[in-house]
Amino acid sequence: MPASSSNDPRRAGAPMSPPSDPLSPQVSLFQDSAATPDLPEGFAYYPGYFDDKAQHMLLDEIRQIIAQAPLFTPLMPKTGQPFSVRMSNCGPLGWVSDRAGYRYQPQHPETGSPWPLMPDPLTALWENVSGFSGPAEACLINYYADGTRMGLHQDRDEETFDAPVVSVSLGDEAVFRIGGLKRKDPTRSMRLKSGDVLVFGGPARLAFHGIDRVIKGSSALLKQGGRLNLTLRRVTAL
Ligand code: MD3
Ligand code: FE
Repeated sequence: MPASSSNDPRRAGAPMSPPSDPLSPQVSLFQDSAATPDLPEGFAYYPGYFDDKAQHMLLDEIRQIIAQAPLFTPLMPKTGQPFSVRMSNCGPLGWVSDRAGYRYQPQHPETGSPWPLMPDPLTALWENVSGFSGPAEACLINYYADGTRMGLHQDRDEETFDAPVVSVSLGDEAVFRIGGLKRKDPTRSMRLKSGDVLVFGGPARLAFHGIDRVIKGSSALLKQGGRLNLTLRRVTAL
């Protein structure tokens, strides 16, 4: 597959910097790129965007957020079956799910308090990699204890898909799976490490994706183990 194939993250619309800059997106995403299918365009990967010091600083901000807005267990709409991933949010809006459905709302579903403010490192990240003119409105915080998975899904609860979703991984490595715009499209997987950032814009914004598994003991960042994923989102149209 040529270096300029359709999954080239340089097409993502994120600001570019020289290839030697550690904060520029990487071109080769997958070890098995010769044998695996193309992905929708608009996908960018910044391995190690946050170094060890920056990860600890960001983690400290997330700990303070979770102290104010405790992790809750979302329920599947209609069935009420619990998710295995626990969640919280920061920013003006947060994603919640219960028997009534999926939605964004300004308050924590259990405490009724407004979500904590978006911390500065996440505001800066959005400005640096989203390529979008307005601020992120929601940061969904997912916590994966050992053994937790997230099935293949699309993110389409937002009112607009004009802005990308920006994801940050912290803690144990995860096997991330991404496919196409249809559930049955071929998928490929990649390891997400602590400090990695992914940007899903353009057609990739509606790609199916999920987490197959978390690799226990693969990072020392979280003392209790497991993995945190932060996703920065625009919910309303600008
Ligand atoms: C591709 N989170 O919060 S992050 C989610 O690791 C979610 O917690 C996973 O899927 C996690 O909805 C995957 C990567 C990710 C996040 C959002 C996306 C990929 C995406 C939205 C659109 C396309
Ligand atoms: Fe998702």
